[in-house]
Amino acid sequence: MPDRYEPAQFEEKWRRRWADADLFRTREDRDRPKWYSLEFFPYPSGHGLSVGHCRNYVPCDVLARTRFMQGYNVLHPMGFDAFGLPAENAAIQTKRNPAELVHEYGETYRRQLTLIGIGYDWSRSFYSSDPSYYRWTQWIFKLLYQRGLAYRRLAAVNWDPVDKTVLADEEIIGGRAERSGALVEKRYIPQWFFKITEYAQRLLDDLDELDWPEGIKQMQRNWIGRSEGVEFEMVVDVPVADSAEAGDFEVKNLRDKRPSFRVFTTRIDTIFGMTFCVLAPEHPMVGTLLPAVAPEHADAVRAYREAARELSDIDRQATTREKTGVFLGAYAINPATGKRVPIYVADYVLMGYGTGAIMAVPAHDDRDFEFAAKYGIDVVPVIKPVGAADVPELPFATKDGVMINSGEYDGMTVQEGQKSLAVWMEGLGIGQRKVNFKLRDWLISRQRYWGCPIPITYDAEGDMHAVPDDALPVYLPDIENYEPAGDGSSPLSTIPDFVNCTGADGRLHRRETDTMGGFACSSWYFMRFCDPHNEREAYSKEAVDYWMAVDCYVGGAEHAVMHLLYARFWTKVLFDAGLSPVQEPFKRLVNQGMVLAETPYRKPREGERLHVGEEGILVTFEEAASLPKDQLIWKWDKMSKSKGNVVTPEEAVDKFGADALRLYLLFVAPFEQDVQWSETGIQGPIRFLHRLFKLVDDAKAWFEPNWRGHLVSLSDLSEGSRVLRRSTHLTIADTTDSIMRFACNTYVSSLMKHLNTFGDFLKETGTPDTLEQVVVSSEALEVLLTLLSPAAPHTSDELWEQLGQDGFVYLRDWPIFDPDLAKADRVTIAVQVNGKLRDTFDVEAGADAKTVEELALAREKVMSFTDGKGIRKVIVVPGKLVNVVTS
Ligand code: ANZ
Repeated sequence: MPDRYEPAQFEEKWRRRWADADLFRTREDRDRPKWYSLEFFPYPSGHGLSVGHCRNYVPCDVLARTRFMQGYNVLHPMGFDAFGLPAENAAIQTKRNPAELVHEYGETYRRQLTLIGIGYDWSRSFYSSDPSYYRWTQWIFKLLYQRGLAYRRLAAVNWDPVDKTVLADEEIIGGRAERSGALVEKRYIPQWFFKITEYAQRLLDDLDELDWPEGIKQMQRNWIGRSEGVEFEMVVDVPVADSAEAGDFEVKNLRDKRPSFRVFTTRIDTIFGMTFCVLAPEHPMVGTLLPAVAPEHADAVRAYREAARELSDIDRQATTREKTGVFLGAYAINPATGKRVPIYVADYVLMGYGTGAIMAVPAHDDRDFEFAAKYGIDVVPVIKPVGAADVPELPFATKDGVMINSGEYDGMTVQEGQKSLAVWMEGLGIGQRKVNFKLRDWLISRQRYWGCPIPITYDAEGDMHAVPDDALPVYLPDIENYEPAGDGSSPLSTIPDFVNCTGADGRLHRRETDTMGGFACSSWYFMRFCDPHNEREAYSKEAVDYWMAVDCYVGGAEHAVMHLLYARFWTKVLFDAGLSPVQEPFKRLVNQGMVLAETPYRKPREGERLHVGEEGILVTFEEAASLPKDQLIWKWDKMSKSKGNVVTPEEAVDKFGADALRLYLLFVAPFEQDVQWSETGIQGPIRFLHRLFKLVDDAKAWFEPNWRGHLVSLSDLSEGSRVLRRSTHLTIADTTDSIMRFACNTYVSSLMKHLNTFGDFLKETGTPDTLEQVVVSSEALEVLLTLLSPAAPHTSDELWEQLGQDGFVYLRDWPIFDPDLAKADRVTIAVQVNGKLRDTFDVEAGADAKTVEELALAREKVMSFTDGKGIRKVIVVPGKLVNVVTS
C-alpha cells in the first residue's frame, strides 16, 4: 500500500464492505438512548446532486456517525418528496410516467449519496408518491377533516387564459404565465384549506422553547403576525337622498338603519388624529352605500373595485407602490371626536386582515400619510415623543410618547391612553380589545395530476363524504395525458373511472379531483421514518414515542416559513389526537450556507440589453474559454444547473476522492456560511490525508494495539510524552464539542492540529522505541483514526486495517476524554497595571489566586509601575490575568 492518499485504491472497497455488512441499519436497542438526525426531505430532480448539496449531507452524516459511536441508537434516514410540479412538467416534456421518473431520479441521488459515503439506513427509504405512503397522508387529511381543520371555500386561483389552466405562483413571472406568456387573471373556484389559524397562538408560543436559529424563529413570528389592538364601530353618516342615484325610499331606509362598520387598530391612542377612514374595495359596506352616494362617486368606486380584483395581496401591500383610492362620497363618525371623517375606498387596505376597514391616522402611519398627502386630507398630530419640545416631522409612529390634541386624554402616555380608550369603548359597547393574526389558512388544493388525491367524495346532492379508511388509498390512476383539463380542473376530472365511484352509502358519488400540494406530504414524513413499512397504521405509537422528536434537523433557510410551520402544525394536530408524543417535531434546527461557484458572464455587445441587476450575459464554460479575457466577467453564483456551474459528486470523487471532498466541505468554512468552491482549497485536506497515510506507514513498525495494558501514570511521563497525551485528550474534547455544535470546520482543524503535535513529537523522539513512547504514540494514533472516522470514514477504516486491525472503526467506541490528562502543566498569566498590559509570566496550572497575586506583585517590571503608589485593588482571574489598580 502506498504511503499516500490514493482514493481509487480503497474507497470503493470500503463502501462495498459497509453495504455487505449492512452497517447503517438502524439499531433499536431500547436500553440505549436514541438520536434522530434528519435532513430536509429532498425533491428528486433529473439533474441529480451537485457538490453544493453535499455540504448539507456530509456534516449531518458526521453528527449521526458520532452519536452512533457514542453508543446511541441512531435513526438517520433518507427518502424523497416526490410529488409536485417539477416532476409533472418533466413527465409532460419527456412523455414518461412521473412515478417512474421520480424513482429513477431518486436512485441517482441514492447512488451519489452512497458514493460520498453517507451512512443512511436505506431500508427505511420511501417516496411520498408511493401509495403505501400517500395512503397515510390521506388518512391524516381525514383526521384534519374530522376535527374541523380541513374545509372547502371559494378562493382565487391564477388563471392562464391561453393555456386554459391554473398556474402555481412559481409559474408566473412578472404577472405573465411563464409558458404561454399570457397575462394571468384571477378566478374564484372552491378549494381546500387547512385551518392553521386555529393553532396560531400555539405556533407562536412554542417557538420560544426551540433550539433554532433566532432569525428563523423571528421570520415565523412575523409570518404568524400577532397583534393586539382594539376593534370598534364607526357609524356611517348616510348622504342626503337628493344627491344619490336611487329612489328616496331606499336611501331613507338605509339612513334609518344607521349602518356601521368595524375597524381594527393597534393604535387606538391615535384616534383623535383620525382624519379619514378606508374600506377595502371588497368590503360589503362599499356595495351597501353605493345606491346612496352621488352617481359620480358611485361610478368611480365601481371602476376602482373592478381594477382591484386583478391585483394580488402582495402587490397591494408593496411599499413601493403608489397609494391609490377613491372617495366614496360618504362620511363616518369618529366616535372620539364626534366629527365626520370622509370614507375612502383604497386597495392598500386588505379584506383578509382585521375587519377590512381602518381608521386612518396620517400623522402617525406612513401609508395613511402618503395617501393623505396625495388626496389633500388633513394631518393632525396627536402624539409627541417623550422629552421632545416640539412635534417632529411627520409621520412618526413612536410608542414612547404622550398624547396631545386629544381632549381629556392630553398628557397621557401612549400606553395609558390605549388602556383608557379601550375601557371607555368597552363601557359604551362600541369596541373591544382584540388580538389579530396575519397568518392565513393553508391553501392545500392543487388542480394538478401529480399529487396526493384528496380522499373526499360528493353525493348527488353535493354533500361531502370522507372516503372510509378501508377504501384508502384513493389511488392516483395511471393516465396517458398529464396536461391540465382546460377548464381549470385537474386532469383527473377527465377520467370517468376515477371521478365516478361508489360512496360509503352505496350510491354513486363523484370524487374530489383536486390533489394536495406537496407541503402536506412533507408535514409528517419524519413520523413515517420511525416505522416506514407499517401497513396497518401511519406508524406505531411505540415507534414515534421512542424516536420523536427529531434531535437535529438540517436544511436551507429558504424553507424558514412554509415547510417548518406546516410540519409544526400537523405535529400539533397529531399530538392533540394522541398520535404524537411531542408538540414540536424538530428540537434543533441548523441551516447550511450555500456553495457558490465561479460563473462566466460575457459583457453585453452593442445594442444588447440586460435585465435589471445583471452585469453580463451568462455563458457556458466552453464559450468562456473561446472569448477574450476582457470580454468576460466572473461572478460567484449559487452552484446550480441553471447557471451551468455545477460540479457533480462523481466528478469531485473521481478527481479528488470521497474523503478529500468530505473533509473539504467540512473544513472550508463554518456550516452556516456561504462558501466558494475551489479546487485549490481542496488541496489542504488532501495534504492532511497524505500525511496520515505516511504516518501509518511508519507506525506499522511500532503501533501497539494493546497500549491500554501498559499505561504509565501521568506523573511518571517525560515532558514530551506528556505533551502528546495532553494533545490527544484535548483533541477528544475539542472534536466532540465541535461536532455537537455543528462546527465542523473546527472539528477538522483540531484533527489537523493534533497531527502536527504528533509529528513534532515523532521528530523529537525518532521512531518510538521506549515503552512509554510506544504507548503514548499508539494512543495518539488510535484516537486520531477514531476521531477521523465520521469525517473521512474510508480513510479511517483503511488505515486501521493497515495497522493490522480488524473491523470497522464505526463500530468502535468514541474515545473518552480524560480532563486530568488534558490539563495544561503551566499557564501564562498577563499582568495589567491600571488596565495596561505590563508583563506576563508562567505559573503552574491550578495555582490559587493568592499565589498568583503574590507572584505578580513581586515581578520587577510590575514593581516599576507600582513603585511609590499605593495599591488600591488587585483583581485575579485565575489561569489568565492579574489587574493591579494603584491609588
Ligand atoms: C390606526 C393607526 C395609527 C394604525 C398608527 C397604525 C399606526 P398590524 O400591527 O400589522 O396588526 N390595518 C388594520 N387592518 C388593516 C387592513 N385590513 N389592511 C391594511 N391595514 C390595516 O397593523 C395593524 C394596523 O394596520 C392597524 O392600526 C391599522 O392601522 C392597519 F399610528 O390604525 B392602524
